[in-house]
Amino acid sequence: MAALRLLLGDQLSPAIAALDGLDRDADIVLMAEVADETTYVPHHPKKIAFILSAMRHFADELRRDGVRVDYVRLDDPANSGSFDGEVRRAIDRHAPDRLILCHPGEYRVLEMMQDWQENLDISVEIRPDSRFVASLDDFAGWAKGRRQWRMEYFYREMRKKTGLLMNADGKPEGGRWNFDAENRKPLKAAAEPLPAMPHVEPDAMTRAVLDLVSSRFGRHFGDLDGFGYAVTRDAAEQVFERFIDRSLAHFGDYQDAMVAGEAALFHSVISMYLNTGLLDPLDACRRVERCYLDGRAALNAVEGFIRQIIGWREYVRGIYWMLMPDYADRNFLGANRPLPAFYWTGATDMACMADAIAMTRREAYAHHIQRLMVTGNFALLVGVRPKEICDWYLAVYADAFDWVELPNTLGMAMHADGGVMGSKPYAASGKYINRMSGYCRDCRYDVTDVTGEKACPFNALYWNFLMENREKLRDNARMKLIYASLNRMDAERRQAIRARAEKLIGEFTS
Ligand code: FAD
Ligand code: DLZ
Ligand code: SF4
Repeated sequence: MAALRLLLGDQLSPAIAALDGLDRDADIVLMAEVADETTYVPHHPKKIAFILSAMRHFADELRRDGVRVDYVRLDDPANSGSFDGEVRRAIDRHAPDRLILCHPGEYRVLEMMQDWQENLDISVEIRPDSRFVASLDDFAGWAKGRRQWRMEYFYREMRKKTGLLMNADGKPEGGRWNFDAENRKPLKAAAEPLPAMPHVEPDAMTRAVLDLVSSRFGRHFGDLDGFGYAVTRDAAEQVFERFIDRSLAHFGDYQDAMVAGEAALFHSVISMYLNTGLLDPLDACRRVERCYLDGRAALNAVEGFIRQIIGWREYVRGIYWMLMPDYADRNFLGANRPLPAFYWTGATDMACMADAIAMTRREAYAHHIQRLMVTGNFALLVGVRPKEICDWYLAVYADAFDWVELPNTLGMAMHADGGVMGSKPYAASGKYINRMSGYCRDCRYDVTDVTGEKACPFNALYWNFLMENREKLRDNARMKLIYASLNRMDAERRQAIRARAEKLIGEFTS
């Protein structure tokens, strides 16, 4: 009874469900580097290098543990270029009597797996992905019968389920579930040097992958130089330990801050490791909770970190699998403009946008507020077609897989799901960016002006966004105040704003 067990590039955990019950003598683990996965969007070269090198290292780890791994390299002349082709070739090679899979991170791949269930001659088992606190059934059970889904209420259930930051009497530690209001300090001038992006020196195996990626994907958006991602669990653990030692204490206070030229600030930079299986999310939360219990970090920092993982991360996954495949086509605001070309070149005079795009190009990483309130906010205000901006995020970030990227971009940033991810659009003028960063000081544009030649583009675009989407948004209870101020604006001013916004949109999308 030999089983073929497929492991995908984001399933690199020894505890992955596809390996449960593995028979070391009989079973084969299949891992395949395939062209389709490297090009279905033009992934950042650092993302491709990270995934391929982490796959090769994991295959080695399994082999050292006595597992029979059939590993197909990208440059193998016989490589068919797709998961489908490689599974079929492996079945021919090994004649297994069953195929064992773990539920994937993308609907597209799930459809492929379901097709195997129907059309392959051997039995095909798709096992739930056990690396999450909430199973897909748990989430569906929570969502069923609720008029409105909100992350905050789901998060409380996850706190109760895990016991994280819960007192013996069933109450949340500190008497509150959420300390978000204490996590919004700007960081205009740093008193001490800020933490650099983590850097792990590439070993020989990674250097070989870097050569391969450079020769095949050198033309994709993104720098390969300076590659420093962890590609093993041990190295990812070290990155996480470094975050706990140096950054966690400030994580809460400065979670929403932005500083020009600084990619990491006090963020953990571990999303790519959590999403590929190199780090375990619940274990990370327990270690962070321990820092609070030992008095090494304040509650607002620790709660904030844990909320991102057992709250937001779990919530977006639940939303994705509840609402796919229709979710990907949603466009509540009817946005239909093209993505400005400078998302791919960084050639813009807007200091905040240029910095966020430059960081993304350099690191395949940008922290949450840059993604949401700079590049995401700008796409929202311009009215970019959701599919185009979603494909950009999916391509350029090392942590991007459809299950997590799509709800964050289409839902949270673009409000294209009509309010599933957020009760109102995260639309903001330049004032917000000025409050949370020092970008505006060094920008060619004037953040205090709305309609002049040098006025900050975010300002006119913001008011124009409200005007363009009035029918859809004015009844939203959380937008009433802002529509009241728009209504007080005289017609001449509104006209001037419209004219400025139209000119800007014309320039940005031509
Ligand atoms: P930290 O700030 O240190 O947070 C700790 C962890 O919390 C992260 O590693 C991540 O696993 C989790 N987390 C935080 N916020 C979210 C969130 N909103 N959704 C899911 N998990 C969260 N995250 C991805 O992992 N992949 C994506 O493709 C992705 N695309 C995004 C697109 C947009 C438009 C926006 C606004 C956010 C997106 N995020 C995505 C969420 C978030 O920006 C990243 O998880 C975070 O920036 C990763 O950096 P970090 O590890 O330093 O996070
Ligand atoms: C993102 C990615 C890339 C670039 N390359 C591969 C690959 O060659 N082989 C592989 O197994 N996985 C890769 N991945 C990750 C997959 O795209 C991911 O596993 C699926 O989209 C499901 O989430
Ligand atoms: Fe960005 Fe406007 Fe500030 Fe320039 S002035 S950095 S465009 S918010």
